[in-house]
Amino acid sequence: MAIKKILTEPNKILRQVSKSVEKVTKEEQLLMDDMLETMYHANGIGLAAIQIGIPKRIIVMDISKGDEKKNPMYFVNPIINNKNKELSTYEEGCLSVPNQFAEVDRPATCEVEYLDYSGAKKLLKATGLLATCIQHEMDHLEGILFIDYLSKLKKSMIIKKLSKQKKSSETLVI
Ligand code: GNR
Ligand code: NI
Repeated sequence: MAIKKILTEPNKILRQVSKSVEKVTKEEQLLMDDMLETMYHANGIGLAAIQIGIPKRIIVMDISKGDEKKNPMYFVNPIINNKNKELSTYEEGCLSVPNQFAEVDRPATCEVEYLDYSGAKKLLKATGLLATCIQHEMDHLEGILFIDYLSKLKKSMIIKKLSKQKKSSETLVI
């Protein structure tokens, strides 16, 4: 297993639409192992493959609390059905938009059809944080970030901050 570098906005790779996985093979399983380790290392609750630069429709998640038993979840080729008309608001963050948080409204519940770690077909009814997180991750597969739902002004302020942070971290003072 390995910890990979998480890409951060602004980065065009994050805007790519990820491709479906034909079959869950050892290669995909190794990728999921690396993604989970990378996500835990970064203290995230979800990670899409594109966040480490791999445009495959693969997501890992673990929304268990710190003192609970770990509960890794793996989603390959997920499809969302039956989105609730009612919305829930959560303060969202994203490992690809470091240190920025904002409230986003999303369908309160949804159903997800996907392949699991072993390639078996599964159906999950998601509510609460699980529903929010899976929709946030599904957005990554389409090249969408949570800041895309904010006002133009809020979004541009966040991108400006991130660009500055990137520039200063790239500047080497000798
Ligand atoms: O770690 C994460 N926390 C989070 C909080 C609220 C809504 C969504 C998320 S997902 C995020 C990790 C991440 O960036 N996944 O793509
Ligand atoms: Ni994210």
